[in-house]
Amino acid sequence: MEFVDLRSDTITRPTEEMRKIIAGAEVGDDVYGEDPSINQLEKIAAEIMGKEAALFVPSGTMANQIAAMVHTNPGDEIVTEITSHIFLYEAGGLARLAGVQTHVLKGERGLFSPEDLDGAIRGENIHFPRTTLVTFENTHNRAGGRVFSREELAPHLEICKRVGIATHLDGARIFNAAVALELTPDFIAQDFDSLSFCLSKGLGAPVGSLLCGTTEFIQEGRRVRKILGGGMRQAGILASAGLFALDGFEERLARDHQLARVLGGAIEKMDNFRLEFPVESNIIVSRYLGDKPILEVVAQLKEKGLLVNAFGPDSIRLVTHQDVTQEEILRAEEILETI
Ligand code: TLP
Repeated sequence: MEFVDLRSDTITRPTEEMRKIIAGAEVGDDVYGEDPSINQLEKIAAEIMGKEAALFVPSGTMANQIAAMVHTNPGDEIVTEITSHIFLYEAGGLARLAGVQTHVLKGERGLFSPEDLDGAIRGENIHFPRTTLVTFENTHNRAGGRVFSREELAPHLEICKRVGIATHLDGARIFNAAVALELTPDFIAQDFDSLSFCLSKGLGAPVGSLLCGTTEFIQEGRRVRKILGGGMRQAGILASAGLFALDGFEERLARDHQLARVLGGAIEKMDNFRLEFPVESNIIVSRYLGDKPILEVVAQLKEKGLLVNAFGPDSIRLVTHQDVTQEEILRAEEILETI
């Protein structure tokens, strides 16, 4: 059966054009710093994000974990939102790899209040762990692809600056945020000490993420990447796909957002589903209002040709991406209607 696959924007396959670029990529041993494609990608990534330097890593998870390991010391405390990817979906890496404890704050659609953040930061006291890092996510996956404007995050970042705590942005989908806000990514990135972004989501590359920050931070990040087993060799074949994926992202992501709005609009009119959040980018989180267990709903949708992910006890997530067509979105609507 031909499936309409809306499980994630990570499922896209390289286009024929991208495969040609990969086949012709110039490569070298990146552990010696000799892979021209990786060097170029890191240079361009840093430029796009308005940071001094960047590091190519295999995944968004590794980028976030390296950031945590560089910004903190074991025994420190990280503050993050309770539904953030770094807390929910990174297999406890913060505890296991960075050796930190996590102070999670409950947020309203993915963002805690500045007051709660202020209250969470530890003062100087022999009994307390040191708060050394606060992380944010834009767009916010679990909050239905929510887009945060620079103004919304400004009070939080101001507090961190005032007390001298590092800030990291999980910008796995920062390009979606940029397109939604009609801004360039560096505008969103500028207030953070570091950020990660993914090539393998809406941008459509097969593998890879970038960690960006100061030269010193990235130098240390390179060492930590080695510790984690992420020192890759002729990975320019991957970096070349990343460079290609960065080209002309605006139009492609705007189309993904448009498809998500169409599907979101249709879901809003259905009896059995309700949007959990307004659709702001390419992610739709929808509550199922019927009485079947959610995994049964997901299985039924699959039987009818629609792949989605369960997202909590009574919700599903649908994500638009470059491999889904307008016709497939209509088919997805029809299939959802039958549940
Ligand atoms: N998210 C995946 C799953 O892990 C949930 C997805 O399908 O959305 N930050 C954010 C905000 C993410 O959504 C993800 C991936 C990551 C980091 C991790 O990236 P990878 O998968 O490259 O390790």
